[in-house]
Amino acid sequence: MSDPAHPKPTFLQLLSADTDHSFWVPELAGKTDLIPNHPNRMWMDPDRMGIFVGQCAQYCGTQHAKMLLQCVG
Ligand SMILES: [Cu+2]
Repeated sequence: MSDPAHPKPTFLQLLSADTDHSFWVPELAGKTDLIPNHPNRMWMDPDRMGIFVGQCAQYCGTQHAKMLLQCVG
């Protein structure tokens, strides 16, 4: 958890092993693309503890609907 006086951002490096994806947890940050052979970075800075739900936001194949995300902090 973070507050403006004492920010504690979490940094992520996003990699894809197969096809294009999009990491999206709406309460934490905007969408960030994952592209094979192209590492991408993002950060998030939640202001409360909780379980934050997201979903891959790029159609990535027949299993796309199963790409639920949970960030716990
Ligand atoms: Cu997907």
